[in-house]
Amino acid sequence: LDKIFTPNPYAEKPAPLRPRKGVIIGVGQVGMACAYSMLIQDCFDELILQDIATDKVEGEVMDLRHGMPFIEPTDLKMGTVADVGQNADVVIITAGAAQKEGETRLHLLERNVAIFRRILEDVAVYCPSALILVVSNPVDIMTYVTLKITNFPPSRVIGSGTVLDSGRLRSLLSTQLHVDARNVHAYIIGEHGDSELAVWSSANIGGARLLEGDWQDLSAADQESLTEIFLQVKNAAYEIIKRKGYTSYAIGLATTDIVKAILRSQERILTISTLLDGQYGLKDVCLSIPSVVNEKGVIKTLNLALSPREMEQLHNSAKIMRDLIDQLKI
Ligand code: 6V0
Repeated sequence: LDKIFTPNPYAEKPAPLRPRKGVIIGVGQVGMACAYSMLIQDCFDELILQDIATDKVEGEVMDLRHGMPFIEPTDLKMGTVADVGQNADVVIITAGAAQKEGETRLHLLERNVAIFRRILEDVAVYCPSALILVVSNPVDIMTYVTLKITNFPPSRVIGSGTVLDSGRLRSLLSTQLHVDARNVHAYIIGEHGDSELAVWSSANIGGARLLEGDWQDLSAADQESLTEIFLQVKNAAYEIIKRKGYTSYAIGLATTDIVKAILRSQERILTISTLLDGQYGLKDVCLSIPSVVNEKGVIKTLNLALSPREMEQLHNSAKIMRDLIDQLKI
């Protein structure tokens, strides 16, 4: 044993690893699902939780800290980007106002823009090189608002977009077709919401295209079943909210997946929401399209050969987003 453990006097000291620092702003249902998932998946060395509800955030930090002996250590704190959160690598925003009874979508949106303005002015000053990951809804609009307020390069402002929806689609197809979800390649693109679309034209199972009949069990992949699966994806949030009042775990896991792609520079292809600049003939709007994500943020976007119908649906999604942006004072 002595021989095995004799230290090598000539060994070079490893370079110190740079601590990975994150801030989650908004610790409601979604923020806490993100925090829990990021902690147990060892994403950050230092994680700060920020919320205007100070008692709530204090309670959450106390609760999570008691779990530290059971996971990889993370220095978990409550605070703000202006104090303990300075120079974070990733800032995740899940803060939002709850919809009041009878309130229009536009009015709620205006209140969220006001909340974002306050938050982002600090982020821009104290975390000038951070990647901002927007989760608050309507996520495509809030991602655009974030870009406008911070003036950050578009590669560093990412919306969680349809990462969750694409995950739901792959999981449902996996069950329907009896094949591991990791071998199901299918995307939901466009708005994270009612106008999103499934890109059936390029959907494939391990290379076998669904619509071309390459997949042997055609009866399982007929048009009716696919439409039913898409509707389940699109309406998933409504169905969950109807039963438990909010959605949290899956979006927490999806957001963690994006954070890991960033911190571990995985170059993953994810349907995040990003500023379009000519892709698919669209400009000056944030929407989800498959994009390569690494430590620098969004480094590439994919040009899928969409069918004419899919292209029309994507343009419709962009128009809906554009109309909403035009009504906002940003
Ligand atoms: P919630 O439980 O009401 O939490 C919102 C939190 O934001 C609360 O704790 C507030 O105190 C906090 N907050 C409000 N203003 C500020 C501020 N100025 N600074 C800091 N914190 C603030 O909502 P929930 O967690 O359920 O949802 C949060 C947001 O995520 C909403 O906009 C949802 O619509 C959105 N979601 C987005 C999803 C996606 O796929 N992108 C999925 C689910 C929910």
